[in-house]
Amino acid sequence: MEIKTYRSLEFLLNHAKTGHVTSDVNTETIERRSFSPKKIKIFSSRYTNLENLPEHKFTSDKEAQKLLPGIINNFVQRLVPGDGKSRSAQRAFSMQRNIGVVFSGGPAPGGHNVIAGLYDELKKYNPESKMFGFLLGPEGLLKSKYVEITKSLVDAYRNMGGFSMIRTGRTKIDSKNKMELSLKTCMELELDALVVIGGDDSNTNAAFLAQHFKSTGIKVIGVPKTIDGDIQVKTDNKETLCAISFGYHTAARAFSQSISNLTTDASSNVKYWHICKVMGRVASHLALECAFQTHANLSLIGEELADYTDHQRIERARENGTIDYTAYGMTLRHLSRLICDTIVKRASKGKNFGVIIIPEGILEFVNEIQVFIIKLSKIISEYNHIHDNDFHTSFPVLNNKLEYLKRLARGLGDKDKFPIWNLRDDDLFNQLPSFFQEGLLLERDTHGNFQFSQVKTEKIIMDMVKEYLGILKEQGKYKIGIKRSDYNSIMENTGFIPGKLAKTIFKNPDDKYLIIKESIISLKTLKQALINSNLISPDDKVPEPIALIFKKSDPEFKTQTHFYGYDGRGSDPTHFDCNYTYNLGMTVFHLIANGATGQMAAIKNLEKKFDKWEPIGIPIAKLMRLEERKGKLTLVIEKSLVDLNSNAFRIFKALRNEWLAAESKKDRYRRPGPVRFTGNTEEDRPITLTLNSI
Ligand code: FBP
Repeated sequence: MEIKTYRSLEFLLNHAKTGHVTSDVNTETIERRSFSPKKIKIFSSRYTNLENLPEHKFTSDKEAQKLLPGIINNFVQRLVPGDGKSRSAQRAFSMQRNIGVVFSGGPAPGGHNVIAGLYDELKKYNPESKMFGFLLGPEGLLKSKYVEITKSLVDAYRNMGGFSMIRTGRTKIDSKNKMELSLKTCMELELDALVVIGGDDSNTNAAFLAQHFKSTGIKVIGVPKTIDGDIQVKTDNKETLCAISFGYHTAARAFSQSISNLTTDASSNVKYWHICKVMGRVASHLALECAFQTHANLSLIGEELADYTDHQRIERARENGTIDYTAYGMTLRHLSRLICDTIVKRASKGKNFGVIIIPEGILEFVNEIQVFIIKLSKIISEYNHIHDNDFHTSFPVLNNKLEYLKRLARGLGDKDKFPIWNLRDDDLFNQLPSFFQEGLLLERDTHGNFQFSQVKTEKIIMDMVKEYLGILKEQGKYKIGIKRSDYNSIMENTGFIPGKLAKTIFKNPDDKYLIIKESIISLKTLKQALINSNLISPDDKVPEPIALIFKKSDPEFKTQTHFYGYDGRGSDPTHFDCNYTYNLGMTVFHLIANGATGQMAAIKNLEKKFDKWEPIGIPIAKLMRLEERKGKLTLVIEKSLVDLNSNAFRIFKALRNEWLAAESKKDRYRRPGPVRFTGNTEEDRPITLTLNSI
């Protein structure tokens, strides 16, 4: 008998192989950390200058002119090679300086490379210069909590995802007191400049800080971060200065890899519809990119829904001599009908499976929900203001909140203050499932944004879809098409003449995919049809092969839901984002060294090949508009939504029917593959960017 001897645990734990494969740092991480992003040519110049570009015009907002007088007249600026021998340039670039950096808002892949690019450039000109990272976002700035950023810290995070080096937070610097606290911290650290790496709201903060710090000489520079891709800057004459914020490409690629795996699962297992909600608080840029990356069967784009017009309703109203205003814009019910339509169409071609992409912020574009969001935001913020007490503390559970709203609708309680909530609102609101009511009543984030990521959008929509599919099934309209060859092989050796039987049970007996007649919705109705056509007598049972065909045609709608968001935010950056962010970091240094403040660092021509990339500064104040936040008009950077006239959207519209594949042809799924940072990936950039640059 063979006697098995076991190695001692001590031996195993001390073995080199064990150490290698269980180490926290694997080969991929080592390779990532040592990868050197490419540098834009201008950065090989000894010094740079800033050239104003007055030809790039923006219509600035009156309120921005009033509140940001010190930075509103900034120009778009481009980095140009400076005089390598200039004494003043040497002084400006090589002076010892302290720079503070803060991440703000949700993480986005590439943030660490912004720090790395800035750090390398800062130290290149003066190794005595210092960089500080504020901890946990703007909170660290307010509370003076920071770390000195050292080479070993930077090296540990080069080309790595997330914001874990110094972490992030959503604190808003929105009061005089917070401005003063921020200034105090910067003064104590003797900062020459503060760099705010954040989204639209955080760059808004950066502009106000730049204004507040102006007289002290401390510069403030913003960096366009957000996976949502909604910081895009175009001039008045539509020239693109910043095609996309960093992190967008990586997040879209990370989501797309998972979604694409689901397309493979769906078409292998042929029994599920995979419902994929993808992040993007309001804009559907991520959903659009994922659609191009994966060719999922149905991708919804919120911005398109807002633009929806129901022409049938308009026509009907016109015939009656009226105008139907409800025909403009999308309702939840109508949206669920559109989704059902595609499911039914694919089923009729034998495909009772598929993949749907739903943007996280879709409800923002659905009429009745948008109205609720606006009205409830106003009620909650005004309540807090009037009662000097938090709405959610006063009404801790859903029932309390509903009771308060009911009283408002009936003209009781704070009714005079909130005439916006009427009986109709209350009725409609009470028809929503309670998990959704809770979602709509959720606390807004610090910037007053509705927190879509906390709402089970996909559940709301898919519950309605399931309900309506049930009705369509009862009406005999939701059926799986049977492939003619399958039908013929089942009918072989049964004694039935396939042609005659086909005419009895199918509504399209001559087509490639056969669909059972709408009147046949059960074995009972099937039997009746066979009796009526004298194919069987009342005493006979439905023959087994025919029952089998009926069963095959009877769909079960099974879904699996997925949410892609946080995973993509934490993904390690793509080659595109590694290069983009490292160069953004270097741009920040050159803006600071050239004395800029109130500018957002950006790279022009991102949509083109790397050698066309151009570092610039964009005046943040000129991008600001008044927007409703927490029930009040507030000056913020305008979010870019999906432009329905853009090349990318028009091409998507033209191709989506093929991707839906509601025909007998094969599905057109695309495999984007995993996120990579090396190899010949020069062409790997957002597809939407490439299309928009045509
Ligand atoms: P930023 O705008 O701060 O970049 O964050 C974007 C985002 O990832 C959205 O897509 C999402 O709705 C939200 O953050 C989620 O925020 P949280 O981390 O607070 O749940």
